[in-house]
Amino acid sequence: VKRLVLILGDQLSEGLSALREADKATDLVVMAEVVGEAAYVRHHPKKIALIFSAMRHCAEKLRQNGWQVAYAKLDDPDTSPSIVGELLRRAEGHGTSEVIATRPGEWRLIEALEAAPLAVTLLPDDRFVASLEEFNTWAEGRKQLRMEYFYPDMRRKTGLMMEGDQPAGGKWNFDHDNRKPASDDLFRPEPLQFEPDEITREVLDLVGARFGENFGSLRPFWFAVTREQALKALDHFATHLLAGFGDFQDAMLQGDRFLHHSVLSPYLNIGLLDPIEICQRVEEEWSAGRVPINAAEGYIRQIIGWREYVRGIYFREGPDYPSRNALGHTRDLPWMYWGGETGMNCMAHAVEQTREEAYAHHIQRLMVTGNFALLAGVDPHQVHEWYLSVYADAYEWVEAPNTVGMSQFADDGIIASKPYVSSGNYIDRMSDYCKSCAYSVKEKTGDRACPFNLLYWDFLIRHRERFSNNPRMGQMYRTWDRMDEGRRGAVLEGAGRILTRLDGGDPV
Ligand code: FAD
Ligand code: DLZ
Ligand code: SF4
Repeated sequence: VKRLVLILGDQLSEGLSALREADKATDLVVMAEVVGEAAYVRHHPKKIALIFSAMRHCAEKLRQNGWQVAYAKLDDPDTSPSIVGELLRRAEGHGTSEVIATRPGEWRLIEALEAAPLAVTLLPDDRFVASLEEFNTWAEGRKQLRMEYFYPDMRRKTGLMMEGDQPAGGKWNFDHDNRKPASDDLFRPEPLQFEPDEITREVLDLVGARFGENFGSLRPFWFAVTREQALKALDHFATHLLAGFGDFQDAMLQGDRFLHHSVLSPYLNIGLLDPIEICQRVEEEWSAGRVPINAAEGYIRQIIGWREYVRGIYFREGPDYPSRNALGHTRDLPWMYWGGETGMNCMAHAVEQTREEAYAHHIQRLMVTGNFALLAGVDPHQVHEWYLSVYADAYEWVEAPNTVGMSQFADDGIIASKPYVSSGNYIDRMSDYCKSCAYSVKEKTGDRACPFNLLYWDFLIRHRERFSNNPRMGQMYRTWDRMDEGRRGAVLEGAGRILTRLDGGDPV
């Protein structure tokens, strides 16, 4: 063996840069289920099962295509506890110290590979529209980095939904049409589900035995675990659900966990799908007149806009990014995030579906669980670890900027120009949660007042010095100042009561 070719659990793409560089005749592919990766946070069992099953299927396919693969299963007695340990073991066994790898999506692993006593060549991960160099060039010298300014460059680069140099429909963004609440629709299709095959069943037994105590239901398990299945899931989404994606992108319903969302991120982030192929499929539906422009544009923007932008920020900002805490928040993550008792119906639903599906859609993550943690002043690092562990699509390069930056404002406004905070009104407008809640969204003070209503003001007042000069927030401070004093006192007192309950570990 001349060189080892490392393929990580989220690098399962046929066209991976490390594979392109390698030689089937002389190089050995190394893949490993290691406890270090499976346990650096307590991942949801469905996430671990997805990764292990997809890794095993990928290894099988590589062998069929003529690669030599050294695959270590978690329960093989010789498997090392870490990726680097596994590389060292294979290096020794095969008499080589040369390793080719595609750059991991996490600083932790990049640093471990760079420090390993092996000759490691890290190749760029080019499964993205923008290279990190391109992103840095775009970002250089700008006072503010905003996704809106980055996104048109990605449209031009890919040619997606372009008419010459101009965006199709004359605007880059059709979000104006995308803020509709949804109503129950018994005929709305669900994301495509897959029956576990023998490989997946073996993985499920392993994960159940080893990680069954982690937060989250392992079964039923229906994720796609091969590229072929992921392509079917994409086709199903594009054909049946995409048309409503724009209109109902921000909607939440207690009886419908997926609405018009694609649930493709778990597959995309491990490499079973390619971002451009997804967007081209979406564009095709729009070109054929089968889906409206706001659906196709809105969807494509999430992938070539937001996804690329947050990756650029993660790598530009460096390894300390997930530890930032610009607002100095220190409260422990409330127990309700792990399924503890709560009267808040929106939180209970978001957490319950997270437990069962390892999935919640964007607005649940941002405006329910994220919003609550931010208003309550929870330590952003604990919030970050929660999101990183409970979602099947969570890898630090994409999770940390969304959580630490977009949702918790802990990066001091690099990603978001103002904190994503709202009172219960927003949730009431976009969902049907409030009508079956122990709290009343209409009440602004008193024991039954929606906790979002109380904590919203408490947050703004706590951080008045920082935010009152923000042009997009001044109005809120003026509203507060116009409230009569008795009412202001009652709001802050109510918020204090809730925070005291959280600190005492009592249900809210
Ligand atoms: P859809 O609604 O169908 O969107 C389509 C695709 O667009 C997604 O599959 C995803 O690839 C991409 N996308 C949409 N929004 C974003 C975004 N903000 N950043 C990056 N890509 C985006 N996404 C992850 O992939 N991994 C994470 O760990 C993750 N953590 C998040 C944490 C918080 C606090 C928040 C607010 C958002 C997070 N997101 C994360 C972004 C977003 O919520 C998910 O990408 C989305 O919910 C995935 O479900 P879907 O495939 O059904 O998405
Ligand atoms: C998330 C994950 C898990 C749970 N297990 C493994 C594993 O056993 N082996 C592996 O190669 N990769 C795993 N991964 C994905 C890695 O953690 C991921 O490559 C890094 O977090 C970088 O994104
Ligand atoms: Fe959530 Fe408040 Fe509505 Fe209850 S009333 S569901 S806590 S927003």
